[in-house]
Amino acid sequence: MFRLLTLFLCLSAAALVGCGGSDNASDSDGCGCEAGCGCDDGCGCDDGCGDDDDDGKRAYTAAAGTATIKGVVNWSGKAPRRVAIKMGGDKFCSTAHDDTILSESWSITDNKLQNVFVQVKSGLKGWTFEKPKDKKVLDQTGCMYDPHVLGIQTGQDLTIRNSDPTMHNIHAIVFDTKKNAFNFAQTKQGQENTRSFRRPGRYYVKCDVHGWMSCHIIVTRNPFHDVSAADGSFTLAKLPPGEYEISAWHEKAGTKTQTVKVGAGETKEIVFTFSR
Ligand SMILES: [Cu+2]
Repeated sequence: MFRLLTLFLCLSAAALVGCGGSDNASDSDGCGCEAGCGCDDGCGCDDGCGDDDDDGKRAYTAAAGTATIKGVVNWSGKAPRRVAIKMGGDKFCSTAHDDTILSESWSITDNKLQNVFVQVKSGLKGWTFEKPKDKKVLDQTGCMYDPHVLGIQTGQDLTIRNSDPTMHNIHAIVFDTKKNAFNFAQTKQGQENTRSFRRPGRYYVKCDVHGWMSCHIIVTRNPFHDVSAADGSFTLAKLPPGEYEISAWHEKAGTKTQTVKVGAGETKEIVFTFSR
């Protein structure tokens, strides 16, 4: 109990002085980030949201997006064993599931690989993209993150929710620099907080209360990204016609890329295959 109280006080203090102090990205967050900007790189928020020279670029509208790239992520060979998660040390978590919960780091069914982040990596230089109006949601439910891999656009609001009657903390770390993006606690069931990210990149998220809880957030400059489903499928819809480098990233299996040319009104199907 004392340990839990100490952790809570530490997290509260961190939230007050650190980058995670804001409950909403539209407020100042103590790091000099402008309204609507996320504090994604520690306290080094410095220059507002603008990061590109937009001169000569076209503003993307849905009318321009008539092309589709879709496909599937295959797994070749014997599937790595999924590890059972032991949710000990927390009264709620340890009784939250009737079934055994397996780690989501490897999720392979019938040689299809789930939780692969697929995105347009290059080929969109001529376009600018508005911040999407819809919000993304990262839930904590049954002492797991849902989803395990989440894609979001720069500036887009992320609602972080605690659906559990136990305390979680959301500790997001910039993968490349290992700096804290934000770190705050959610003590109550139903609590929601909003964050956004200013810079594209990969973020690792963990709960410091429950060591098994982790997920990945990938921030992109454009809306063309998807996470492979249980059947390995993904879709990048409403693309302008063009030639694109498409990347597929998996937390254990690594990254693969391929170049695809797609015309107006056309749908191209591609396949990524990972193995050990
Ligand atoms: Cu937790």
